[in-house]
Amino acid sequence: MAYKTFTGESIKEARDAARLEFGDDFKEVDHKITVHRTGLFGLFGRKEFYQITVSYDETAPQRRSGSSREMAERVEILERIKKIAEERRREQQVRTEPLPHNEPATGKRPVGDEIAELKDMLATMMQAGADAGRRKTAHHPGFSRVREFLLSNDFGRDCIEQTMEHLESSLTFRQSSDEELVKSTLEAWLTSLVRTAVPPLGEDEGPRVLALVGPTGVGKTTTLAKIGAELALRQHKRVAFLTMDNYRIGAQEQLEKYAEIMRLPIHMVHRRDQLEQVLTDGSCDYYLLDTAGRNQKNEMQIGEIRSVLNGLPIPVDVHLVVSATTKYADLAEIMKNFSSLRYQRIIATKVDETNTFGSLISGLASSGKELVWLCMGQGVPDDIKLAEARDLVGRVMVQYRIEGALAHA
Ligand SMILES: Nc1nc2c(ncn2[C@@H]2O[C@H](COP(=O)(O)OP(=O)(O)OP(=O)(O)O)[C@@H](O)[C@H]2O)c(=O)[nH]1
Ligand SMILES: [Mg+2]
Repeated sequence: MAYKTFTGESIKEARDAARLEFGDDFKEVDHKITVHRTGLFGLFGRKEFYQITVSYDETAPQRRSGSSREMAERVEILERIKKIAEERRREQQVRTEPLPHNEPATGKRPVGDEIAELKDMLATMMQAGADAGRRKTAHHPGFSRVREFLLSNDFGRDCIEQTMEHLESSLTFRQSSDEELVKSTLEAWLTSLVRTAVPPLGEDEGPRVLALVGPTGVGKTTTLAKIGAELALRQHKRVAFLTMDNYRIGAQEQLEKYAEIMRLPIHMVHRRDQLEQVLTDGSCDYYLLDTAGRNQKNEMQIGEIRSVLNGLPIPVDVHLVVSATTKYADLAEIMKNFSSLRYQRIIATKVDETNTFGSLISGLASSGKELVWLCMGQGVPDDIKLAEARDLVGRVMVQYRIEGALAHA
């Protein structure tokens, strides 16, 4: 067994450096913070660095990352991907022409839509108020605050009712005034509603297709690039990008740019036979398939994707990509209408753009689907992480605490 130390400005950076060299074939045995002087002759003061020491088997026939030259290349590639993502972000900011598809989830909506939405919200609140009057929760002061909170955080009606029923059956009248107890019961319940799964990565079961489907502009292509970087550059898998998107101007170029920087093959597969031909060459572990954004109201558009994906010669993991900023009524419709594509899992993007997660949690609870990744920014490859129920519900509970503090102020 031999030892080696890695240093970075964060513990993550130090670990990434170790992973770049050893893949997963190392064990972290120690970590500490070291302080260095920065700037010429240390004139700019002192800075903290994180240092980890790892053990590895120096007798292993071949280290996964290959030579130090390859390692340096990978680091450089990661840096270049980040730059491309930066450029795309800037392009998006200055782009003024309307998109040919439906409005993106973050776009400005017509006033009429907003009024309709307000009406819906008002109707839901009035109905919920009437329900509350009929139910014994009206006598539980602690619970009425929970109901208001769930309503204002865009939880679905069914999810709210189930949550209130759970609180009523779990806590006595006296306990319902204990704010901390109500909070922890609520947190545990919401956590139980969110099912998560590890992605089908890192298994050596032969090649598979990982297809991302979903509405327009939710971040499918960006997320695919993030997953590609994780698989190819960090896990050293053989990866190819495939794109079926010949609808949006510039869609192919967007993925091509990422593929070029990561030095990964990319194939345009506009027809079913083209896709089958690529898959039968069997040269990759993962085929990452990008699809064109689809309007959930348009069954024909969704059907086009279905006809390509059904009955492929290798396993296909279909992931539905949704934006965390989508309101519950729309999310429920998206989840329902895309279900004909038999997606198994959900990826939630734009988690960084909202503090309201009732819609996502309710959607997961009612569909029973598993959440795999959370994307929290435009940065490729870093702004993605494996979903954890506690993390998602933790964000909701932060809001609960803030709203509680404001109510008491
Ligand atoms: N804030 C934020 N922006 C994101 C995230 N993921 C993607 N984006 C941005 O969302 C915009 C659309 O991303 P794309 O990856 O092109 O979305 P798409 O779903 O492939 O779009 P279509 O192919 O047109 O349907 C880009 O500006 C991305 O940078 C995220 O997690 N957070
Ligand atoms: Mg796209």
